[in-house]
Amino acid sequence: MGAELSRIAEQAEAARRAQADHEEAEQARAAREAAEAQAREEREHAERLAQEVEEERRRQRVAEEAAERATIVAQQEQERRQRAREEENRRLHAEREAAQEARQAQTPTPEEYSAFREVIQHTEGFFHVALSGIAGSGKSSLVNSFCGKHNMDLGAAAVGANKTNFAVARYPDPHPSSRFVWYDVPGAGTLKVPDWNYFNDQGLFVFDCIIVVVNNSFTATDVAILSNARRFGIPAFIVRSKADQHIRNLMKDIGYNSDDEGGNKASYFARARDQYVAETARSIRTNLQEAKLPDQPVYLVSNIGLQAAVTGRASEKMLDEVKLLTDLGGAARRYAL
Ligand SMILES: Nc1nc2c(ncn2[C@@H]2O[C@H](COP(=O)(O)OP(=O)(O)OP(=O)(O)O)[C@@H](O)[C@H]2O)c(=O)[nH]1
Ligand SMILES: [Mg+2]
Repeated sequence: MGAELSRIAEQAEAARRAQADHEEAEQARAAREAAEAQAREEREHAERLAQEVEEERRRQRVAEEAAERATIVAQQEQERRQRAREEENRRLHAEREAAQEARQAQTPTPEEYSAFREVIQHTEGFFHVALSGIAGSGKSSLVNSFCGKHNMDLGAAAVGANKTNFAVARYPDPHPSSRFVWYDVPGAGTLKVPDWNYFNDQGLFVFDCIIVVVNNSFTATDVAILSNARRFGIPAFIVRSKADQHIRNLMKDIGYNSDDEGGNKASYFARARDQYVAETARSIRTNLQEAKLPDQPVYLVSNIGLQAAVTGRASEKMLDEVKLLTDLGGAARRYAL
C-alpha cells in the first residue's frame, strides 16, 4: 500500500513536472513567438519607413526633374526671345541700310549728265551754285540776297507761299565782275517734288557747289543731298536761314515782351542769338553724326543780313553772312584752279 502510494505520488510528481515542463515550454514558445512577432513588426515598420523615405526621395527627384525641365524651357524661351530680338534688329538695320542705299543717287549716264548741263546752261569759267532743300526753307529769298536784291525787287525770284518754282531757275549774279551763277532749285518734300531721289531728279550732280538750305529741322532729304554731294565730290554748304525770325521767336520764348518799353531788348537779343547759335550747331552736329557724315559748319544767316553783306553794308544783326560769302569765294577759287 505504501509502495503503491509512493508510486502514485511519483507518478503525480512526474505528471506535475511534465506539466510544468510543458507550461515552461509553452511559455518559452509564446515568448519566442511574441519576440518573433515584435521583430517582424519592427522589421515591417523599418521597411515601411524605408519605403516612405524612398517614396519621399522619389517625389523630390521628380520635383527636381520637373524644376530642371522648367528651367530649361524658360532658358530656351529666353534664348528664343533673344534670337527673335536680334533677328528683328538685323531686319530693321538691313531695312535702314536699304533705305539709305536707295537715297544714294544712281550714277547718271553721260547723256543725262550733258542734258542737265545744258538745262542749267553750264558755262566754262563760271561757278554754278545750287540752292537746294526743303520747300519753304528760304532758298528763293537767299538767291535774291546773293544777287544783292530784295524779295520785292524787279527780276527777283518769287518767294512765299504758293510761289514755289517747279523747275530749276537760273540767276546769273548781276555784279559785272562776278563769276557766280545762282540756281533756285524747287523745294523738296511737296507732292509735285517728292524728296525721294531729289538729288537726281533735280540734276544736282551737274553743279559746282550745292547749298543745302535747312529749315527748322535737319531732315533726311538734307542728309541725302549732303551724302550724294560728297559721293559726287561737289562742295556742299549747310545754311540755315531766317535767323532774324528764329531769334525773334526765341526772344519771346525767354520772356521778351515787345510792348514793354523798358525791356532790355539788346540783352534779350544777345541771349536769344547765343542760344540759337549753340542749339543749331549742336543739332546739326548730332544729325551729321547719326547720318555718318563728317562734321561741317552750319552758316546762320537771314536774307536781309546776306543782302546787306553782298551790297557791302554792315549790320549788327548779321551772323555768318560774311563768312559764308568768303567761304563760297574760297570754293570758287579752288574750283577754278
Ligand atoms: N524773316 C525772314 N523770313 C524769311 C527769310 N527767308 C525767307 N523768309 C520767308 O520765308 C518764306 C519762304 O521763303 P522762300 O524764299 O519763298 O522759300 P523757298 O525755300 O524758296 O520756298 P519754296 O520755293 O516754296 O521751296 C517767305 O515768306 C519768305 O519771306 C529770312 O531770312 N527771314
Ligand atoms: Mg522758292
